[in-house]
Amino acid sequence: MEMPDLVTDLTAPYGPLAYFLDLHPDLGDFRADVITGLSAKQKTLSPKYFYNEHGSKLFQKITTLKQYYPTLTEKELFLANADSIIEAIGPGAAIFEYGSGASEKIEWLLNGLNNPVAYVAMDISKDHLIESASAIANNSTLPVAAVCADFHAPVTLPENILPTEKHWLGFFPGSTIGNMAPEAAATFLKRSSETLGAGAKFLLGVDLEKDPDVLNAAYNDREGVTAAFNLNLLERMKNELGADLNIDDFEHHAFYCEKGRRIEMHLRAKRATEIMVNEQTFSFEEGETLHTENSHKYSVPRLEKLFAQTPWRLEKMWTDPKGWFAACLLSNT
Ligand code: AVJ
Repeated sequence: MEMPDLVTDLTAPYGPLAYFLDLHPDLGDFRADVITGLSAKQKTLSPKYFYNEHGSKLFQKITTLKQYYPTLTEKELFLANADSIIEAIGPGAAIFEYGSGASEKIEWLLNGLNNPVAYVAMDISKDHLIESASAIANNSTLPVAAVCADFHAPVTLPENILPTEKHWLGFFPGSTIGNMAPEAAATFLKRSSETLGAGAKFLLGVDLEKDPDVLNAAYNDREGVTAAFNLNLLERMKNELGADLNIDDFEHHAFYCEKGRRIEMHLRAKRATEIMVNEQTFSFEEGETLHTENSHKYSVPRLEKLFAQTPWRLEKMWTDPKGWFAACLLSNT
């Protein structure tokens, strides 16, 4: 298939896609962020750096682990309530998926929705996005488009290329919203309402508060895949930045913080050690940590409080029998 290789902003059509919009997302500067993060009092690094090729494979493996309940629980929740969710969404929706990745979670919606008019996939990783969206376009009669963007930045969609929708449907599964602090989640939701316009709906997957033992087990799996996923950040520092460090001096440390209602992941120094990068030395005392991720868990009242800070209104919510995960349908009318 022929693809134009010089893309500036909007190209329509683009191979099998109705359009490709490149918003040139900030991919982050790993070196600069490592140095800034290691210079802070509580050493810290953004979870976006987990997802290089190896890290994405490890994450994929995490989602198949029995102890990591969110992926399967959400899938079962969507499928068990598909008829009722689809009816609540209504006909004529154009789907906009945030962080579409391999576009694996969209099939039941694409096939089940009543007269959908289009599917637009958004992701930060350009090549992967074009590949997955093109595969869907080639297997569907629906017009498909792709937007390369970061969901922390505002997105304005092009007009008059896709067939006119009755309303947009934002789709953000996987509880990825949990990586954001509640204030940032509210900002994200406000922005999504602006992107999708009046009359839009939004289907959001959110991980709920539950027995801390279940949460702790999900982020400390027996096979050590989550540990490898976390320690991969140190491999990346060695391989990509030429950092001088001893991986064996660090261990995976993940725990549920009751006060913050979140899982925190850290890399903890087993003994006093150092990371040398760019001729700068960053020392760790024994037990000191590099904070690598937060994964916020919500209760229904706290979700309602979150939505109340945004233009969205909670139209309907579905949970699994154990009450572990929620599918929220929001509406901005
Ligand atoms: C992709 C952000 C939803 O927070 O559960 C899985 C990432 N980290 N195991 C999550 C993750 C450790 C995941 N999210």
